[in-house]
Amino acid sequence: MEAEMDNIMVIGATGQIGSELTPALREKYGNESVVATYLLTEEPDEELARGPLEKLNILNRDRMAGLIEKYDIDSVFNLAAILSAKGEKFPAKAFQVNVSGFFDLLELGRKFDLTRIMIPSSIGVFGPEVPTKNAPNETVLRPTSMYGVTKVTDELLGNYYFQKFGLDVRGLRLPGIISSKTLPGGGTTDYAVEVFYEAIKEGHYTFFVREDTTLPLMYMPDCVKSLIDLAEADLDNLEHHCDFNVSSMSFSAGELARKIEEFIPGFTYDFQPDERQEIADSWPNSIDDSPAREEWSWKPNYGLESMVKDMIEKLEAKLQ
Ligand code: AKB
Repeated sequence: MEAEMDNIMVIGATGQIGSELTPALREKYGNESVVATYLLTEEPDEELARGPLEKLNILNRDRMAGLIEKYDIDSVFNLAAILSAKGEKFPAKAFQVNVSGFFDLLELGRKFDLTRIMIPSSIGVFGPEVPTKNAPNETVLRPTSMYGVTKVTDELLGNYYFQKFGLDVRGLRLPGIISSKTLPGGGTTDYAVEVFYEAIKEGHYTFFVREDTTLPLMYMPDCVKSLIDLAEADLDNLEHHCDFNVSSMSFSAGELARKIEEFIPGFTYDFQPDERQEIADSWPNSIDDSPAREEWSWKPNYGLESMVKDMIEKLEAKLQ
């Protein structure tokens, strides 16, 4: 059974994922059907102003409820999150935004009978006990970062609200996301984006992880596709709800640097691991996403070569 998504609200529309997911949703569902919300401290660009645009801090439950009522919202994509590196510095904030904010949204989902809530989870749910190669969908989840703890909690909460109250909450464990429009902030996989900017602007980048650090990564067009594909999937086909592994590509920091060098001859790089290395080392190198492929036909389009080529073309046009 497919539920209608007539009036969608995106929480965190100016963030790395929100800034590209919102236009994609508007393209599909119409500008007026997608309400973009953003934090007071952020500056939305012209593209986001093409449809309804509202300020919203996910910690303001009354405001969130008011916007759901005002726009007769039936579906919410919640992209508000404190990522892994920032979560280690501000654990209380990570808990408030990632767990308390989401919990309020779940309660509002019940109150307003929402038909769909989408929330990204992350490879951050995994801890060191998990097999590093092809980490399975079903495995022990004992993350060693605060971010991971909050994301496991979100997965459990979402699954619980589905089982207990029939609230259709869905989520996927995103790898590190590489994108050209908006920089990520506060994540461990940020190096995989920063390197492109620095390679183009400075011709040099110092990675904050070791050369052999290998993680699952994904290009933004595939990330947007994964969120929309899962949101639109037929509920009857889903055995999982908030905890789908989604895989695209895995490579080491060194492999990424060498691939960029093929496109930008003369690019130089070195490696000076900082405290983020410990987080990276606690995550698997690659993940197995068979349930996503079986239950909603997940299939990524980009690999390392095509992603690097496209990133460089887009950033050269943007930064010139
Ligand atoms: C982070 O590095 O914290 C995020 C993630 C993998 O969820 N990009």
